[in-house]
Amino acid sequence: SARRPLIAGNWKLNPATAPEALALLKLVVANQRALESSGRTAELPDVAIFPPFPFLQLAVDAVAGTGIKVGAQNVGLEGKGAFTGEVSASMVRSLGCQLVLLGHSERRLLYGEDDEMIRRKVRLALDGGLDVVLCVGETEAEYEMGLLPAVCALQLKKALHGLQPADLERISIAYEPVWAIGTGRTATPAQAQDAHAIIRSVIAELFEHEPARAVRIAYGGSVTPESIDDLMRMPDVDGALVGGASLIADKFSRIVEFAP
Ligand code: G2H
Repeated sequence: SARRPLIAGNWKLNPATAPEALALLKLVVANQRALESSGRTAELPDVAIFPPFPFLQLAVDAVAGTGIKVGAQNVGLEGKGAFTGEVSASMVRSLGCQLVLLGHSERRLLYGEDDEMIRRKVRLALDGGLDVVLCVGETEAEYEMGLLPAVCALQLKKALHGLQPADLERISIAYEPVWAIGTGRTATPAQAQDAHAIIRSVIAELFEHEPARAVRIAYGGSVTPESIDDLMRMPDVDGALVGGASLIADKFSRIVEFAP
């Protein structure tokens, strides 16, 4: 397709310390430099990493001069003021970050984020200068009940409510079936394709045809160097959001270098 793929690493709550983060960053950056100097730059996907907040500045500094973009895994619900412990989109932007991950199922299920909170965060992120990777996906019980289309449609409709078609240029979607996250149970390429096609049709209903054709839909859930190539052969799979494998620089690099 004409969509440039996105391979993004979601580090979650890892690694444990700043020196370990710096060591991982150095390996990720060295691998990226090797890929970029291989003369195949035109074939490379967009690459992003989402380290924990305390490591964002380290990451922005480490990736300088490469094509890697850095994003935060979350932002708070306010722009500024008496909100102890919160982090704003504009703070993250001011460090040199370009992206934020929103709506991850771990935020929804473990920290009580609902669709309305995610909608507000999407708006704040865009206003604060960050592009958004918006995660959607059904739980195992919902999947077994055939509710994948309904659940994903509702999550998208609510999170994207009030946006204009032009805003979609700054949003990528990550489809992450909850039953595939961290379980080693990757969705099959056919399952991912079906879900991505549904998501694209929902976006077409919400925003018309052109934004739906252009929007990137990445797959997330136990992606590995072994599973990436077949996933990327699916017409509506435009990339991957990688958790566990993004903490091992050589695995992440092999995923970035997926065979088209
Ligand atoms: C899904 C994914 C990245 P993992 O959460 O967001 O993690 O690849 O470990 O399943």
